Amino acid sequence: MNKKRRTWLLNQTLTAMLFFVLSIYIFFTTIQSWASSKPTKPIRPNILLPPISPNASSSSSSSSVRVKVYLYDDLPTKFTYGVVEHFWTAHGFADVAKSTLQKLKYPSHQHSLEWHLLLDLTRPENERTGSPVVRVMDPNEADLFYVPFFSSLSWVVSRTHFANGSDQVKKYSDSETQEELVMWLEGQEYWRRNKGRDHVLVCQNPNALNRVMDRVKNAVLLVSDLGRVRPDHSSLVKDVVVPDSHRISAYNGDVGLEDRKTLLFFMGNRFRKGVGEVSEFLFQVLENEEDVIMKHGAPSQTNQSFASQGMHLSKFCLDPAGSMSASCRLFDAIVSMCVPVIVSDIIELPFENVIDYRKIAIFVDSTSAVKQGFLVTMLKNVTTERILEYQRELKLVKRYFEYKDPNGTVNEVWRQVSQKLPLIKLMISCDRRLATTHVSEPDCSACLCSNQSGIVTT
Ligand SMILES: *[C@@H]1O[C@H](CO)[C@@H](O)[C@H](O)[C@H]1NC(C)=O
Ligand SMILES: *[C@@H]1O[C@H](CO)[C@@H](O)[C@H](O)[C@H]1NC(C)=O
Ligand SMILES: *[C@@H]1O[C@H](CO)[C@@H](O)[C@H](O)[C@H]1NC(C)=O
Ligand SMILES: *[C@@H]1O[C@H](CO)[C@@H](O)[C@H](O)[C@H]1NC(C)=O
Ligand SMILES: *[C@@H]1O[C@H](CO)[C@@H](O)[C@H](O)[C@H]1NC(C)=O
Ligand SMILES: CC(=O)N[C@H]1CO[C@H](CO)[C@@H](O)[C@@H]1O
Repeated sequence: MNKKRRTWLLNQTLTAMLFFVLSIYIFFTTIQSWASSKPTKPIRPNILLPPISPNASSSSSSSSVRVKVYLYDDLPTKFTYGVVEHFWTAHGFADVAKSTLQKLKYPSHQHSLEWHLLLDLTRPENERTGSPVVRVMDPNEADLFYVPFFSSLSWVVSRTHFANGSDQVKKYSDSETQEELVMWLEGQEYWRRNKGRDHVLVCQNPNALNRVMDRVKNAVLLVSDLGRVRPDHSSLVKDVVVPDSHRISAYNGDVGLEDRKTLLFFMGNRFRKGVGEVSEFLFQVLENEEDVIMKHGAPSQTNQSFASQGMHLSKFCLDPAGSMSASCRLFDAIVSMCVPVIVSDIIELPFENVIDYRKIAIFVDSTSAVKQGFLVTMLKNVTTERILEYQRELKLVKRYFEYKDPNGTVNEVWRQVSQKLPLIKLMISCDRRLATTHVSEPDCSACLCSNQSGIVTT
């Protein structure tokens, strides 16, 4: 069989596989939510694949069993605290950088999930009750493997210019660090075992891991902007969309409109990269409207407190997302209980399987939004009762966007990752069968199909 044909077959196989995995995933989700509402007897779909091991399906359908995660605590520190050290050195705080590794302060920035997940897994287990995952010390017991590389910070550091403009400090290279990480991973028995499918990596910054994406794409990736990752590297089925950290202080008051006199608030870059046009047009149609505050500004300290105040005192907050992911502006609005007005045509949002965004936000397509008077007329027409409904819902879901809430973002990320486990097992099983089947035309779809009669096993 020539190479072209084999590639073609492989492509066909992969397409078929993806389709099947997707349908089985949807099927499972439906079955599971149905089964969970009838607690007496778990419903097992028996027309599907036989489980990979007799116990495989029980761990996923029983919610009391926590998914076991192994943390690579022997990952060399240059991939974790070493990156933090480089950050402080580059910013001219050499003495901070020299303090003991574990005391190094992780610099706060919007992509800090990598830090919070590591903190979470290294807490004593008795402080982790209520977490959907349990840390195991023996990799043989693990369902999933967490690789604690600070991939977003690594990218940030490589873009940092040295504070004193000196070339004497060895320049940090994110690409090299990524290459070294993958070399280290590929040396790990547990990574090779399932081609990394049961591994979890954070790449929250859209540029994180960009150099090695081809070699880590099998893993569960925690991303904030699916739209900027290549479709053959990342998908909603395999990966998890996670929120950025909000930058402004949360609003801790109750629902109500007494203090919210401003109709619509926006503060941010007038010319945001990638959505420049929408942003610019929105400024033009909105900046002279009554009851509307539009401010062009960089996210500096003073601007942050200005933004906090603005969001806490407004009914609606504008998020001109365009075709990009939600900006942290959306998460700022949510924790401010300021109803987000999302101007976007396509957008992937975090945790969409637990949050119904129509209940907390207003979506407007970009063509309508830039029509003179459209937004203001529409928003003025929203009744007080409706705004209060949005606020009540915002108050319920805002913990999902709080990294510091004990049952907040971190737990939800783990819960979402745990839900991928049945799918991961399915893919691993399929991989194994492909490797051992020597029929002339491997048809992976059969391995996922409900009709078992045509299957060749070796
Ligand atoms: C299934 O679970 C039981 C009890 O937890 C255990 O004794 C048994 O060894 C497990 N079997 C497999 C194949 O993992
Ligand atoms: C710049 O900072 C680095 C690291 O802190 C230091 O080693 C170097 O001497 C500094 N250079 C100058 C010119 O101050
Ligand atoms: C205002 O809202 C009402 C119903 O809530 C709707 O019928 C009407 O079309 C809206 N007007 C505008 C200008 O959006
Ligand atoms: C934590 O959140 C989950 C879902 O988001 C919920 O089911 C659970 O009851 C919460 N636990 C606590 C202790 O609030
Ligand atoms: C199952 O597959 C066999 C062989 O491929 C085929 O003959 C049979 O009709 C199929 N059964 C169903 C119910 O699709
Ligand atoms: C409203 C406000 O405070 N805007 C400020 C944002 O920050 C820039 C500089 O970073 C100032 O020039 C603006 O006045």
